[in-house]
This record gives sequence, C-alpha cells and structure tokens, in this order.
Amino acid sequence: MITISKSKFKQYFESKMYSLYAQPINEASNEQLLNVLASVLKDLIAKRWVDTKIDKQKEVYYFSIEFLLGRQLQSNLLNLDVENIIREGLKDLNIDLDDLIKSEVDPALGNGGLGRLAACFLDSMASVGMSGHGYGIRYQYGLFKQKFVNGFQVEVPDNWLTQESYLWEVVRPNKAILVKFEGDVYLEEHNGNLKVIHKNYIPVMAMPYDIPIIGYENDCINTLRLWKSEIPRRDFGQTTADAKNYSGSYEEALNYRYYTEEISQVLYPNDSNYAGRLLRLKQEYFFVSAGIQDIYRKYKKHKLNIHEFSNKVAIHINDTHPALCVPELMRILLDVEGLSWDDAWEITINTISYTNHTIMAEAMEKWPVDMIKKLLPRIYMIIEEINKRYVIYLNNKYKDQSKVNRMSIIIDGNVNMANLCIASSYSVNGVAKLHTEILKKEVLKDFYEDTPYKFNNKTNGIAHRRWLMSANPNLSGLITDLIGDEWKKDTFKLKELEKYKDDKIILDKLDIIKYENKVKLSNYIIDKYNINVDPNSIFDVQIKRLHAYKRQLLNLINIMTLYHRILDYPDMEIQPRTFIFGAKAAPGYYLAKCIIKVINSVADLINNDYRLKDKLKVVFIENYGVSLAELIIPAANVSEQISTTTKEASGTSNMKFMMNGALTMATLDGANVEINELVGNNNMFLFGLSAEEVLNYNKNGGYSSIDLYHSDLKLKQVVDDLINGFIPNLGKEGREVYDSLITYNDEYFVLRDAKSYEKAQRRLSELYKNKYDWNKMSLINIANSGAFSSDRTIKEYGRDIWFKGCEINGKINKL
Ligand code: 26Q
Repeated sequence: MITISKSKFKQYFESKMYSLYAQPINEASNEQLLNVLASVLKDLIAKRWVDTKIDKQKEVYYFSIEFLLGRQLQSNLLNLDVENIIREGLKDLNIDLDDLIKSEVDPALGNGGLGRLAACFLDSMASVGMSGHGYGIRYQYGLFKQKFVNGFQVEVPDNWLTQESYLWEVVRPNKAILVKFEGDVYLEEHNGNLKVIHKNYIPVMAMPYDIPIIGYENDCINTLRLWKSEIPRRDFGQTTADAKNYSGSYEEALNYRYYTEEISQVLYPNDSNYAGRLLRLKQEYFFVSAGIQDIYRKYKKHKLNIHEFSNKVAIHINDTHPALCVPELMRILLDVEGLSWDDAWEITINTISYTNHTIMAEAMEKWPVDMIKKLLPRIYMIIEEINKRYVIYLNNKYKDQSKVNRMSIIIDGNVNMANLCIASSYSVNGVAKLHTEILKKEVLKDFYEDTPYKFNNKTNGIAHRRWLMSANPNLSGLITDLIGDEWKKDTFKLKELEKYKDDKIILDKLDIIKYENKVKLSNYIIDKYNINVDPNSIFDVQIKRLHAYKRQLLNLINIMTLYHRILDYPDMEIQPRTFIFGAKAAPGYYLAKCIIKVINSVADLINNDYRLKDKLKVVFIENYGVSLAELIIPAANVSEQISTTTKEASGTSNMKFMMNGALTMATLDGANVEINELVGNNNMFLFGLSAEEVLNYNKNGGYSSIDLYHSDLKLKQVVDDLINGFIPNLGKEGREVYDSLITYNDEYFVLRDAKSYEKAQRRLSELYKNKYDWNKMSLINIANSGAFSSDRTIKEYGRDIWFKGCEINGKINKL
C-alpha cells in the first residue's frame, strides 16, 4: 500500500507541475492538472510496478482484441485507497477532484460486452492478487462517436489521443518487437537440421505501451500492454537482412510507412458480424505475435526450462480473435527454440485456453486460406500441419466423413478459427450456464463428445468496485453502514442485506438514493436534450449495442402499444414511465440503423404529444459508452434484458443493473438464468419463449409472423404504424423494419414474444404502485448480486483453468 500525507502530496503536486509544464498551478488547464495528478500517482506506484516475476507465480496472459477500460482516475484512487487525502489536498490548492475525474478521456478501445469483460477481468486479477496481464492493441482511433442528425446515427471518428500520449501509459521503446508479414518461406538444411528461412518479409515494429492495473488495497500492480504498429525506427535492431528492401523510391517508402501504421489505426466497429477483412487479420496477427514473442523473451531471460513453460505461463484467448496464438507459439517453439513437433504441441496445448462468446453463426471467424497463406506464410504451414494431424486423429476415431468435415480446422478453403482454438487448447468455456449448455449440446456438440473434459462454464462477472462502489457511492455507503465493509472484498457478504428486507426505514433510504441518482440523470437529459423527465416516473432502461437479436424493437413495440392505450383511455391510471435507450449500431448494419431512426422518430412523437400529460417519455441517449453507463445504471428502476432466448451468450449489464437495485425484465437467456436462480420469479419479470421453444422453431420451423400479425389487431396496428405515416419524419426506415418483421418472418421472434412481454410489463407497472414492495425487491436483488462480482469469475478461472493441478499457485488456488 502507498501512504502519503496531504502536505507531502501538495508539495509533490506543485513540483510536478513545474517539472512538466513550468508554470504555477493556478494557470494550468484541467487537462494539465489531470496529467500532473496522473504523473504523481504513477511515480508513487512505480517501485511496485516492476517487471513481472515469471519465475515465481504462474503468470496469466489475457489476449483480447479489445479492452474497454473506461476512465481510470477514480478507479485508481479507490484501489490505492488515497481518494480522500488527494481530494483534500487538491481542495487546498483550489482544485475540485470531481472536475478532474470528469475531464479524463474515456478510451473506447472496445465495442461492448467482450471488451468491457476484459477490463473487468484485469481489475479482478489484480484485486485478487493474481499475476495476470492483458495484451491488446493501442488503437489510434477507438469506437466511433455517435451523433444523431434528424434521428439518424452519424459516426464521428474517435480521436482520443489528442495529446499524443495517454495519461496512464508508459511507452517502452527498449521492448519493441519485430512482427513479420508476407514474404517467402522455405526450409534449408543446416548441419543435418532443417531450418526455416523467411525472406522478403515486411517488417513491422510493435511498440509496447503499458498501463498499470492496480489491485484493490493490495500490493498487486499488473500490466495492460497495448501494442502500436510503427515503421521500424532507425535504432531498432531486430530487422534482419532477410527483410524486404524499402530503400527504393520515395513512393515505396511512403507506402511502407502506411502499411505499418495502418495496422493499429482503428478499432473495427463490428461486434457481431464477421467480414473477412485483410486489415483485421493483420491486426490479429500483429498483437498476437508481439505478445507471444514478448512472453517467450521474458521466459528465456529467466533461463527457465522450456519444458516447464505451461507450468509457468497460461495464455488465455478472448474469443477467436487471438486464435493465431496457437500457430505463433508453435512457430516460436519449433523455429526459434528448435523443439520437435510433438514437444512443441504438448507445450502449446497445455498453455492455451479459450473462451467462446457467441453462438451466432455470422460472428464465427473463418479466414480464407489464400489470405492467410499470403499474409502469414509460415503460420499457414503450421496451421496446415495442425489440421493434417487433427484430421488423421478424427478419421481414425470416427470414420464419419461429415463429422470430420464439421470438425476440421481447414475446410472449403477457409480456416475455421473456433475449431482451431478447440483443437489446440486444454479448456473451452462459455460465459453463462445456458450458453455453455448450448455449446455442448448444439453448436460444439461434436467437440464436446470428442473431448468433454475440455468444456466448462464460467459465468461472467463485473468489477463491483467500478460498477457499485465508484458509480453509486451513496448506495455503497448505505451498504457499508448496514453490514460493514467486508463486502468490498467479498461480495457474497452482500447477502447480509437481506435481513433488512422488511425494514421500512432502510427501504426508504434505498428509495431516496435511487431518486437522487435519477435526478442526476434527469439533469443530464435536460442539459443535453432539453427533454423534461420526471424522476418520479419509472426509469426503464435498455442500454447495449443495437442488434436485432437484442430486440430493442420489442421494447419499442411495447412503447407504441402503451402509447395507443393511453390515447384510447385517457383517464386510465398508469404509472408514468421514462424509457431510456442507449445503443450504437455498427456503421454497416443497415437494419440496426433503421431501428435507431424509428426509435428516435417515435420518441419525438411521444415527447411532443401534450395529450399524454407527461405519462410517457422516450429518451435515446447519444454515444452510449462506459462513462454514460456509470451515470445511467445507478438511476435505473428497470433493466431490459430481452434478447431472443439462446442468442445472448451472457450479457453483463444485467449484472450491473441488479447490483444497483434495478429489477430485471427478462427472457430466460444468458446470465438472466443465473439471476433468476438467485432471486426467483417473484423478484424479477420473466416472459417469452423458452430456449427449447426457440431451438425447436429453428430446427423445425412452424413460426409465421404474418399469421400472428393478422390474428392480433392491436399488434397489427402498431406494426402498421411503421409504414402508414403515423410516425412523423419516418421514411423508408419504417418499411425496412416492417419488412424484417413481416416479409422476412421476424427472425428473432419479436412479434411472437410481444404479448407475453406486454403482460410482464403490466405486472411491473402494477407492482411499482406499491413502492414498499418494489424497494423490497430491489434490496433482495442487491443482496443476491454478490455472485456477479468478476472477482468470483476470475477465481473460478484460476481454480478450474489456469492453475488447475498447479503447485506454485497454491495460494490463489485456495481463494
Ligand atoms: C470480429 C471479427 C471482425 C470484426 C469484429 C469482430 C468482433 C468484435 C467484437 C466480434 C465480436 C465482438 C464482440 C462480441 C461481444 O461483445 N460479445 C458479447 O460478449 C459478452 C461477454 O462475454 C457477453 O456478455 C455477450 O452476451 C456477448 O454478446
């Protein structure tokens, strides 16, 4: 732990201001103040943040193409337990810490769930004292910023590195790594041994930028190492004579610079659709190769026995995007270390573990053989050999050609990355119970039957320090007042809150905290959009990427139904509601963009209809991301988790909402199943088709949305609104959405579930009338949310995957 007195801090702060900017504090901009503060904190932790000790604990390396960190200042202050001292010190200097916290950039180096999960895992690995580090890409541009223009999504580049360097990073030029693309590979004999020669390769330099990941009130500081691609600098010694020669024309030199820099230029904004882009493949190999070489170099520096590798190093791949870890590790072990194939394979398969995050076929990565061959000739040779041996094994075992084809790594001219991962790792896990069951019984059935021992479930979790302690300090304070603060290190202790479930005074306190959070959000909405929302109304929230399977449309259809009902029965007593949306659509996902436009048009219609007397409001908050989530989630009464059952692998915002006392409106999909196990049917709102029913429809057909549409006049009215001019300022987008429901038979069963959803929504409204009962349910949700801390998840990964049967990590094994 670091300790610093207020006066020491002030001195330090002042002298840092002079050394960095040569100016007095009162002339500094917020940005400069923030840089100075970050720099002071980095100095304070520097001694403990030394190179990792690979020879002691087993090290975990978490490879992910996205890390959605969010702002770091508050989280770092909390974890270092210095927030109060620093707040007071800054106050003496006339600086408001909250202003600095808000002025920090929020690096959007991820799309959504998968990237945010990686960030929560880093927080938890450090906080449980695990030596676990992240490897990723330092994108120059993060996920686009979203603006609405006439209700349409417009994408603006996210130029987040306005200052050239990010306040928490440290660049380490002495640790840069050479990554080779393209060229010619052949084998040459050297003293009776075959040697791999790689000529005419394009050298790209991977420059590491390290961000400290600080554990909560412990001494653990891990590293997130993000790689930036660059043209090799003059003093970069690793490029060899075999590299392609770029000393030619000026134009060639420019092209080469572009080739190298382009790789880490921008994050792909697509979170659910695989489109085999060459640049994306370059990104994948770039960070994988840099990371694997980095690990190997560190390992060799410690002069450790290569056959002990998998006892000292665990490499985890977050979905298939880092799947090239497999052939890259093989390449190093074969070509650099000089091992035999069998020895290299044994090490590789015992080192690598893999998490699957989706069952959606269109998101599965399949790279064309020709593309890999040209871009990564040596890597392709290795994949081919892995496949050859795997197919021999399968043929011997099954003698079933179609099964072998389904399981092959290379098939029909493509490399199937999921198959590569499963065949080459010792552990494959899904991210929630139902998801893992579907993997085992449906999507990956063949593999499960072949190697059942590899498969396991690790239900996702969230960093409760960020999502409860930092985002909702008043609730966090109330909890501590009631049950002490042990829950901060052991969230299962939250269960003790249940004893207050009938305590009116406590429930009222809970109510006031929620109300205050709603006021904060209302103020934001008024400021930004000039829409008046009533903090006494039910705040009903759906925030997540826009995708047909997540069914923002179902929410919208219910809103329209409610709208008609209020107009039809103006005297009906209803609970005022504020529906809040936040969602980015992938720029190329036309239907998703149409849905955004439709929601915005409906919002305009409803918000400006005086007949509603403010009973209904719809707000679509622009540019949803981590920082907005921290404002919105603590203010929610209702959490919308309404994906088509079987389609959402887990969901993680569902957990964040629950921990902040929102009640969940849900299908039994993803981790909603676990929420339901914890709180029961009476403390959440369930509706919709079961997993069996959906799977059955998918297999046997039998669903006709048009029949349903004709048989339900209320539903028909709302669907027709999309195309009959009822919604002002809506053009062909309404037709597009209509067609997805009617012409294309409603792939995600929106109309099929609409009735059941409406019924659940009515039950919810009824319940809200009795605030006492509502708050009791809210408290029960908070009390049972402890299982969703990512500390729990990470300990399970450690126990069952990374450190299983591993002596050196006994301490963490016992966690
Ligand atoms: C792949 C290839 C090319 C371009 C982009 C991509 C790409 C990028 C990001 C594909 C997928 C993603 C992200 C997927 C994701 O966020 N999945 C979510 O993961 C969460 C964490 O496990 C789950 O809770 C969600 O259910 C799942 O949808």
